[in-house]
Amino acid sequence: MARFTLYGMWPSGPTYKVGLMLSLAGEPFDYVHVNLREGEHKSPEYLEHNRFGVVPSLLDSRTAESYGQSSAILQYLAETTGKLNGVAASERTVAREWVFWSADRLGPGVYRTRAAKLGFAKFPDEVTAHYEANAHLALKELDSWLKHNDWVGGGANPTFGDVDIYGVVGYCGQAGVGLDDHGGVKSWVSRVEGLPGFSSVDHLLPKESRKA
Ligand SMILES: N[C@@H](CCC(=O)N[C@@H](CS)C(=O)NCC(=O)O)C(=O)O
Repeated sequence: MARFTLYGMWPSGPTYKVGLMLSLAGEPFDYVHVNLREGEHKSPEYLEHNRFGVVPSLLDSRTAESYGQSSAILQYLAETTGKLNGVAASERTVAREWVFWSADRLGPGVYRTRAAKLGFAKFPDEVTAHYEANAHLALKELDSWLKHNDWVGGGANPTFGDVDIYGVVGYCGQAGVGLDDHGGVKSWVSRVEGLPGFSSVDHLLPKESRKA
């Protein structure tokens, strides 16, 4: 039996982020598809796993505890498995800086542009243009860091911060947000995609529930 169960749905960026963390950490996981269209994420059973009524959630069978909020889950996994947790406290702190920054700046820009382009959400054109412009502004900021640092935490190895940020940048293609003006980000994307256990936004998450 796998230690971890991931609850989510395949088009969800935050769900992908957690799946990628598990995969890079070499942790096989059971997967439970949560049908948002049918409101399963608001059912009393699911709310036991996620107080916010959103996907993803992660159940750790060792403690029988479940957690929500993808960025918090990534950091829990880093701490509890010892993988992608950085070497120095400063690396973890810098990684967290970027994670919080992404929740404010990068994530909304890329995820909402993608949602509009794929028809998951309807915004007036000028609102979509605003999100897209914000995505590029955020990528420019990230680019200036990654031109001088191999990894998000600023150390010699990848951390949960790379997984978190890749869980957004990996959707730039679907969002129609090109990376050509952000060469540092492009090179970092290649480094992340070369990590053992990497699987892409199109392939990692199953469409239905499955055992590890
Ligand atoms: N900040 C949360 C975002 C989670 C989130 O918004 N998930 C979406 C799917 S991508 C969801 O469950 N939406 C359903 C709803 O808001 O009712 C995280 O990173 O886990």
